Amino acid sequence: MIPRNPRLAALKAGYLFPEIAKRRREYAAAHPETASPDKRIISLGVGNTTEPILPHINRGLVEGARRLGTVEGYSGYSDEGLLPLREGISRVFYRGEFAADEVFISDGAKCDIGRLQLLFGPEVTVAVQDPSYPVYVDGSVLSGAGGTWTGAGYGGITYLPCTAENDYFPDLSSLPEHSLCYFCSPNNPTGAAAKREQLAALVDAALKKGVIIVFDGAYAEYIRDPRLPKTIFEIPGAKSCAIEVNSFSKPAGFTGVRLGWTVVPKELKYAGGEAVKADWERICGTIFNGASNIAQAGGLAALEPEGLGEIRQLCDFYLENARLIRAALDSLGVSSVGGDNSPYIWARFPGRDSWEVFAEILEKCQVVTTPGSGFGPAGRSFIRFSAFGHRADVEEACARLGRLGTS
Ligand code: PL4
Repeated sequence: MIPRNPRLAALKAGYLFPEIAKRRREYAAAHPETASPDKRIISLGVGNTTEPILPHINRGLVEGARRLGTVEGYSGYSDEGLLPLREGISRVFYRGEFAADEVFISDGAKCDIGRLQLLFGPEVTVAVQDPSYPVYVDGSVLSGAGGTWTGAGYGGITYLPCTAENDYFPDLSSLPEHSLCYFCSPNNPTGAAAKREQLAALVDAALKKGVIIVFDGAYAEYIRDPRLPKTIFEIPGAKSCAIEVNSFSKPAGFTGVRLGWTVVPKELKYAGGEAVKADWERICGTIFNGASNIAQAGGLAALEPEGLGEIRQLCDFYLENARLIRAALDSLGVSSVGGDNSPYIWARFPGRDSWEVFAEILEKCQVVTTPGSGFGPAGRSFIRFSAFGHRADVEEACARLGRLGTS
């Protein structure tokens, strides 16, 4: 037999979201009454879309599938993506500033975050916002760059605390030189959307320190404040220091359809002057065979004016859920942030352990949440509420949250 990959052994625990699903199953098994409608478990945990894909975008998907059944409409592998989709993403989201060959179509942001690690290898220093989407850290550990668990985090990761004290924006003097920095805005889980001057400071620091930023814009379409940048590429200089991963999952309800993209600017170079884009083409060409052409047909429909209107409508729906959740927390005296330019609410339970609060909310309210510690050490006393849910479920969950604080 051969030994287990030690990088798998280095992972502290199971991946956050399956762990939550497991605890939900265990709770349901121990509480048969949750089978009844008034006691049913409601999830405000995983950020998984719940609403039907809206008609124009859905027609794009259906039409894409229909064309596959015709001689003239059939298509096979599309490698880095259909040209009109690559051009359309550049036009709609980046003011046409990128050539089609700088936009790589993927099967989702998470999948590309995993593959991107191959560009930098196990020796790179990794920096993350703390808290942040756990894939940045777990993926780094799997690639060998994360080091081992020290009890308070992984030794190879520089955690950049993002808290109320620093306006949820890291102290850039702690950003290591020549590191790979994952930055998500609007942030999962805090919901904080970086201001233009903050992103400009990040780009400035990256250029000075030889840092490459992996900017995750998965929630950009939830930004409602027109002053906030929706992409790192609104910041001058970013093309020389940033890659952006993005997705149709949260704006178009494509979590199950699977479609995303990554922008790798031609200006982005390694320390030795080689183009990062050439290596990304090599990696994608070798271990990825392209996104589904049906999904891409849906993506094309999403970029049309009607599709963009539907994206706005869908995000507005979830933002209204977020407003309801924040109002419910406010009425309980629980302090929270987020939800205004993002679908996540970050609620503080001072002095408490987040898994303990998770269990209390499940026990008293039959509502699943996400414990903040799953997103990094700074999340220890926080709970993330996801605004993805049917309206009636969110309303019911908000009413049940009133049971908190009562024995
Ligand atoms: C549960 C910052 C959710 N099983 O759908 P994708 O792959 O295009 O995008 C995934 C993604 C990328 N970037 C950020 C994200 O927050 C997400 C999705 N995160 C969450 O609840 O935090 C879904 C998590 C899913 C997963 O592990 O991604």
